[in-house]
Amino acid sequence: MLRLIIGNKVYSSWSLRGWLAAKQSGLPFEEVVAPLYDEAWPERKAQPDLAPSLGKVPILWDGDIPVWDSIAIIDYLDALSGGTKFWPADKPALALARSMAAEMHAGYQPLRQACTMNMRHVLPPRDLTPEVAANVARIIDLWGQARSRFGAGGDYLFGAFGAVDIMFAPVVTRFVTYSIALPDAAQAYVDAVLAHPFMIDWTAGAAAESWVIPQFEPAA
Ligand SMILES: N[C@@H](CCC(=O)N[C@@H](CS)C(=O)NCC(=O)O)C(=O)O
Repeated sequence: MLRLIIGNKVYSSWSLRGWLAAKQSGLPFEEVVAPLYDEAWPERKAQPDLAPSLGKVPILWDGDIPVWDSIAIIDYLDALSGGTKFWPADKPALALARSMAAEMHAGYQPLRQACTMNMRHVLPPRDLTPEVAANVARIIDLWGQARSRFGAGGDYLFGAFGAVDIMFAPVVTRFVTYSIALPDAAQAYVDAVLAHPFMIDWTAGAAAESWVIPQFEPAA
């Protein structure tokens, strides 16, 4: 049985990616939530369960085999589930999909820092720094490229829900939390992601949590 250790559903963007990947695989898995950044966190992150990732979530255990880092978890689960559920098969689509996922994994620091994930709030719109606005514009452009070139088969970036939607899901929730105005096509994509059954499930899980991490709250 697979076991996925994640952080708080309200706040943990990387956990959302790992968890969506586990759901997308269709494989049964046990979900363990390790609340982040409370008083016990330094001790908790030093436990053997989190040691391979140096105390970071998500981490997937396949028996005694650890896999950590969201992209690695996606690719491991892709292999485990037959190689058809995550990435588009068509070469040009695969090239864009891999590039977008890698760019998401490595980039957009200004957006990630200014707009930390927080599924508990929808905040009033505010001015974005030029760096954050540039991240938003780039994401809208890439979403548009994927949807217009490869999205005809469904509502997601490459038609069917897959790895790139998983990588961008926490951006979708940030756009909602920070009331970031979007062109119609990008807004339609946001709506489609939020309406996905896995996202509805995660959102309900987040709503049921009561942990508060002060540094990720709007007043901080
Ligand atoms: N590159 C990793 C990032 C994982 C990460 O930074 N996770 C955060 C939570 S969203 C974490 O575990 N932070 C706890 C800590 O650093 O103490 C991935 O893709 O999964």
